[in-house]
Amino acid sequence: MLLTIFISINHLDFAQSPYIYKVFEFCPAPGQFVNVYPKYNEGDTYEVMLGKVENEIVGIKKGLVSLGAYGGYIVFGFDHLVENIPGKYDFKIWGNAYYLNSNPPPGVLPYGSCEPGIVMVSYDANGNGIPDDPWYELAGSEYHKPQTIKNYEITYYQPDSTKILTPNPALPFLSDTSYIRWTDNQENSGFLAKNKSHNYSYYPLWISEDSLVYEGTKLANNGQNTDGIGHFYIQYAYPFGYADNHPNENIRSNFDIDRAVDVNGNKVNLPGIHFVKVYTGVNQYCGLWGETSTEIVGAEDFHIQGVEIDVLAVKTELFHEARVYYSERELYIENLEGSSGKIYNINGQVLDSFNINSGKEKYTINLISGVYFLTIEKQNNIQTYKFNVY
Ligand SMILES: [Ca+2]
Ligand SMILES: [Ca+2]
Ligand SMILES: [Ca+2]
Ligand SMILES: [Ca+2]
Repeated sequence: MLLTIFISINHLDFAQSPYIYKVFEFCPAPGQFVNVYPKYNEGDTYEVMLGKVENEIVGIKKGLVSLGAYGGYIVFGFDHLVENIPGKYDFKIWGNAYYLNSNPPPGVLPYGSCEPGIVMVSYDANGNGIPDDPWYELAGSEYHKPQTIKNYEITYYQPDSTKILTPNPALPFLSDTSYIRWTDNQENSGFLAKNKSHNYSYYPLWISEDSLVYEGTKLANNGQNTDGIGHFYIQYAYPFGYADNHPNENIRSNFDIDRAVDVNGNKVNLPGIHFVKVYTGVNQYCGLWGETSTEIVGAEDFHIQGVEIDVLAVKTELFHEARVYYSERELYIENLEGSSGKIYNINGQVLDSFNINSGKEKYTINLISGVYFLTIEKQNNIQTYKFNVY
């Protein structure tokens, strides 16, 4: 009997998820997207907001949370050890960065919306499933630069409701240039300005404290005002090692646990990690774009075997027992003995073809980043899968 079943995405239940399993902390600094991503409703407690964050980024939901200005952070975890494989990237953090110059000439960095977040990792040393163990920064490309400030600390002050607005005719896109005052431990102070197009509270509304303190490593500003009046900024992507700094499909949004360092900058050898902390790494204002804030969309462990790839159409019961996974250059094909496979690129060119002889096959494939299709033919029936290579 022939069956016709259409399944757009079919992810199997694994004992271990390659994606974020749990969010432990969400402490954004003030910012124009705070109280929006995720949405705050009156009366929401911290626990309610944490639940909303989990709804956005746990698993493969690919929602969006914003960490606000410098220092705002999130702590999330996996349900297993993300292994540190020598010489390989170990996980990816998805953000919403994009380029405006996708193919820059040699020597020119890509730029666009690049809002670098510092990434820290932790191994569950006491095995209690809670991130109460030592944290290590993953040293990104700027870690050893003299412009990078270690042990930076900033305090933001909640504006009171009677605050008088201070617009500036030279900056017509702002409703208040002195909206949220900040001071830091480098003898600087300033304000988060309020943008006319984001006319709601930038201060996390579930917080009762009058001030918020954040600390960490601070990167030099990466923004450049291109029109002199602040209408249009570009942000140069740092070479590697930061979240929300390169587009998700780019290899430079991948992370290698081998980059972990202790507070003195010494390399730490970790077998793997369970927890990740990300915080906004620049204290930067970009005119009409507002303050720079790191966004998080999700995260993925590269080494867990078996993310079932998208089944575009299952046409017959011949394929009901089939399981096809993709995991970092390896294609796992189960219960399809006696069939043949072909891999196509997005232009329909056949890149590889092979026979599937046993019920459990593994093929190593070497593909550049992109979207690919796999077709499997069995007894003149074809099943098509789609997968992404990062
Ligand atoms: Ca590694
Ligand atoms: Ca622990
Ligand atoms: Ca942002
Ligand atoms: Ca962003």
